[in-house]
Amino acid sequence: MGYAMDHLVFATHNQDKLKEVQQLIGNHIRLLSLDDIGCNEEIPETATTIQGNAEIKANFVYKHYQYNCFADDTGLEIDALGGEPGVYSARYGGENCSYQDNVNKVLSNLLHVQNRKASFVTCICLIINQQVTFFEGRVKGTITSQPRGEKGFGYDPVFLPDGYKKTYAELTLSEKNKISHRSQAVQQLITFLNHGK
Ligand code: ITT
Repeated sequence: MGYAMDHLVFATHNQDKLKEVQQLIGNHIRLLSLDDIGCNEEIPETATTIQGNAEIKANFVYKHYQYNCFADDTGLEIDALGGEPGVYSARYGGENCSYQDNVNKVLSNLLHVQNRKASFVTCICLIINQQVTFFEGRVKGTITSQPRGEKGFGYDPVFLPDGYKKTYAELTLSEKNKISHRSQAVQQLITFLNHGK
């Protein structure tokens, strides 16, 4: 049995993620962001794993706002940097840094580095009626030497998915959504919502 609902809370402040996931989920379920439910605070992401931070965000909303909800935590894992920025992807360039600061730090840390292999990982934590379920998506690729493309967000301009000639930022949103780390995790979430376990 699936779960019938016409809205669901997505525990994020990131409008770029919200847009991607809403497009994947379709119009029959309206996603409400943290701002939409009046949660203006930053949820402290203190876990040392991507899965742990996804759970912290979903739990926070479930406990404090009593909504069924899901959260996404995403990281870019770069082989030559020992998996960095990984769980620290959001603040890699420092507190309150911009997407550009993060990209610049990655490129400067990889200057003259030959091995440019990396993976994007998304973990989604869903909490419905106290039941906690995780979904994961992963895409392998390489880091380009220069940013390319104006679309997408975050590290998209420097991530070239394996088998593609375009970076994520050169793909349209629907092209990115066909292959991305986040879309893989969201597809599993959709299947779960439709059919249950
Ligand atoms: P939340 O409110 O959902 O926590 P956030 O932006 O802080 O939003 P994360 O903690 O998951 O999100 O941080 C991951 C960072 O990695 C994020 O700031 C982006 O810069 C980047 N990122 C996440 N998804 C991405 C994607 O699909 N493409 C490129 N960069 C992405």
